[in-house]
Amino acid sequence: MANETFIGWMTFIQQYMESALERLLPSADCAPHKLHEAMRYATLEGGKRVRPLLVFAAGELVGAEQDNLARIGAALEMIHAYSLVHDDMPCMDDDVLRRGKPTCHIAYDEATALLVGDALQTRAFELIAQAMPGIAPASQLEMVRALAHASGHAGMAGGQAIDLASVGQPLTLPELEFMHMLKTGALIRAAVMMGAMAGRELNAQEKEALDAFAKRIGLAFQVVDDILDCEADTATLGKTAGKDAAHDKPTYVSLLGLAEAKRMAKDLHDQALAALEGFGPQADRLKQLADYIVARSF
Ligand code: GRG
Repeated sequence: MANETFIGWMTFIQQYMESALERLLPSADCAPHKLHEAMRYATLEGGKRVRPLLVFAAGELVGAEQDNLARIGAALEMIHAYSLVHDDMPCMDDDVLRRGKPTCHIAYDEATALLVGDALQTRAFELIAQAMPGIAPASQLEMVRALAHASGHAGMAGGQAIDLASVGQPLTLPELEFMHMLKTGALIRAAVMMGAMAGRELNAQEKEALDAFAKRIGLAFQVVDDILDCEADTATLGKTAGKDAAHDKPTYVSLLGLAEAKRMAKDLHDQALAALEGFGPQADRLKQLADYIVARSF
């Protein structure tokens, strides 16, 4: 895949992931039909598949097998899809649209949406725990640990709890950073590290460098998301820059201003690329992906 253009590679992985998810999600023809159909509704045909792309790019660094990377990518995407389903529910953000279609609890019902999240989460762990050719059980165990850590109280769920508690009690910049490091950063970081666990073993210095890359890029992803939200709001609604209309939540743009938020995204991008300096051309996909994630805002 080394000579393909980045966009060609990205499209290939997105399609490869779509068929992997089709295969690894339960069939809607099997009972319980409604739950299985809703799990597929929430996961298939949508999203940029950023986390699986990171898995594949990190996998390229260590010469990992594509089928194993697809399984790891599918597990991360199922955790991500579950988080979006629950995040959209009336008890959280109460959103009616996601990826241009009705949210899961609107298309089905709240109880189904709750179960969809539960079932996607457990299916993700089942996928990682199943035998993966060429990967040592100890590495798989480490993947299970990394995914649990990134999804749970010290990761995504913890970040969501901080976010919910911040309504009406605006966060400072360090608090905002901590919240995002957990809420979105942890899973992005896990995607990079789990992709890297699927191939040749990295030494401690390489692991540290890759983790530094993953941490910066996870944060950059959120800063860029805030910039894009702010620009979309300003273009379509004329809202005050950077304020979440529903909850008046602080964002990088509301705390720093648009220009400074863009500078922060650029600095994080530079730091992420610098962390990969010790690797050879095998890190090119990760660098290109970092460019893509950050360039969305410029
Ligand atoms: C309910 C435990 C629990 C956690 C929810 C991730 C999350 C935590 C909530 C999502 C809320 C949100 C809109 C966060 C902003 C950044 C973000 C993660 C956006 C969605 O991720 P993308 O851009 O989405 O990767 P696609 O649709 O491309 O997959």
